[in-house]
Amino acid sequence: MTGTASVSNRPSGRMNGGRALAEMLRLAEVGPMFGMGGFQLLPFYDALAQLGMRHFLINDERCGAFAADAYARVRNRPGVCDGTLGPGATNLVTGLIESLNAGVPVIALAGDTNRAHSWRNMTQECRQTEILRPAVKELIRVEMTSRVPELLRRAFAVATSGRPGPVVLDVPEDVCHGEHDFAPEDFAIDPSTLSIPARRIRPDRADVTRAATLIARAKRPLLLVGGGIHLSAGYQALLAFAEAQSIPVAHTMSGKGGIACAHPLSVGLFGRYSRIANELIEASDCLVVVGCKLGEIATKRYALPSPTVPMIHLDILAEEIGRCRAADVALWGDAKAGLEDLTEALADDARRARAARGDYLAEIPSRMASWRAEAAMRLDSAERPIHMARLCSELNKALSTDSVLVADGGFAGHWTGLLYDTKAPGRHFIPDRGLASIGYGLPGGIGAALAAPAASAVAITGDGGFNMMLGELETAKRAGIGLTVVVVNNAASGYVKALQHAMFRGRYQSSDLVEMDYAAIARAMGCNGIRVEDPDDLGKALRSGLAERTQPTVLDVVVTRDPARMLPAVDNRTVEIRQGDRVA
Ligand SMILES: Cc1ncc(C[n+]2csc(CCOP(=O)(O)OP(=O)(O)O)c2C)c(N)n1
Ligand SMILES: [Mg+2]
Repeated sequence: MTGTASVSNRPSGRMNGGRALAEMLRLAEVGPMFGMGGFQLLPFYDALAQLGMRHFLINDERCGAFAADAYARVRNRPGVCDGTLGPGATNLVTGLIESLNAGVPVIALAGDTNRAHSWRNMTQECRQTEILRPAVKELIRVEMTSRVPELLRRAFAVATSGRPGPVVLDVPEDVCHGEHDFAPEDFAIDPSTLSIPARRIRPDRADVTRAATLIARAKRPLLLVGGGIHLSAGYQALLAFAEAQSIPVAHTMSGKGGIACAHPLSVGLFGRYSRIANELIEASDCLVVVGCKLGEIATKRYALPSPTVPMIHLDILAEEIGRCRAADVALWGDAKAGLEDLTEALADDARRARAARGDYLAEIPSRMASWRAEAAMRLDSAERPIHMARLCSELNKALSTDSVLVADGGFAGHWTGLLYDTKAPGRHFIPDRGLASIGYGLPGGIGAALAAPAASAVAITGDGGFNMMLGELETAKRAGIGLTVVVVNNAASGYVKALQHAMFRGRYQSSDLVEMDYAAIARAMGCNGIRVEDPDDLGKALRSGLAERTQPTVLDVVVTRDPARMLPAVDNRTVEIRQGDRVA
């Protein structure tokens, strides 16, 4: 093992399993952890206190998993969360699946029953390992106190290798409370497993050559970039390839920030919602898909791209290639490494390719300008209640290059996915598209704010998603986090209501929320609260939230209540729906 901490730095002697867990996490230099205690893991909590490690009590374990997930995305290092036996463990499930589907490295500790009494109806006992196993990349059950360091090492290796993912360490009470005489050598960790990507693998050379041939021939190639570009930190490689070959870049919601949205080669979001990217996909003669699963939203329910367009698919997970749409060339490997290889393979042809694609590239600004002109009424709308597009425009103005915007699963994510513009490459836009649960916004914002304390963190969430998570405002207040939470207040489970409007002729069922003043609620919880009803007040309110560094600010933004005007892409008064259609 290279570069491990020197033996003199390592603990040794008799200690309990909880202390061994904490000592290993200290060696791994993990960031703030999130969890809620219970008897089983208390030795671990005690060790954290003694070692002076940062751990935040959250009010729902799901939020701890969400916060750890967002922390991991910003830092590219595993986030850490924990839950106690039974309900604590089962509450982790939704958050862990988000990380699993999005490829985010997380280490989750779950307390479990004392094995001397398991299966005797112990309080809170349930078949938690069976419940958690499909929610994670690997579930590791720790059966001996002496094996805590080894198995935590394994957890880091699994979480950060290949496509990263969450790992559960299931720790029985007696293993956590039990003691063992540890030697200093027991406490070692491979530093290369502490961040992602732990190791890079290059695509097969022959496949790179075939891909290069396809790209060289193409008149209208287009890059379709997903969240894998972040997991690989392939920003420079992507930009270098796109610029060298004059290839525009479209992105999924997760792939936003592969290159800066403000870059002239960026053509924005593709899939369910799009500015100009979908039309460019339709007109393309060669698609280069990078770190993208081509799932339902990216493909508009598998309507895009046309099966006849040649497609190159680069992904770290071999079995994702060709899963939803056959690939003409499969490039199995790391996104950054694969893009570098393509750039190199095409280097001699780059000058010719750029010259040949001059007209193609010139189309991009004019198409974008027409889109902007067409969208201007919405982007600059002065209407009250506030138009979502105007809210996105104000976010574009108020947030800076290093800001991080965390977007919740409802409309908040879709509207900002379409209209929010990152100003630099990197993780400046974090939507929870792994599982698209509502409720990620606030806890994700907490994780992102702690991960990037010098940057401004903003979370945008629906009122439904915020209702789910209100308790975490107490966490943010207690932690002294200067997070700005934008609540999209439409007094509805809006996405559901909009679909009921479009598809069930306005027969609404269980999609209305009561009118709430979230700013007043925030103030009652000791936070800042600003209610915004006039769009001209948005800029000032956002700036005041961004300026507050020591406590959360809730902006309660009153947006349209008209279900015909809620969807980002379609005005559903004009949508014609056939049986079985999914319009949005
Ligand atoms: C946990 C969970 N339950 C249900 C859904 C389905 N869903 C998608 S959007 C949405 C509406 C959420 O309401 P709100 O958070 O207020 O956002 P809005 O659409 O009104 O902006 C729902 C229920 C979901 N994504 N996640
Ligand atoms: Mg709502």
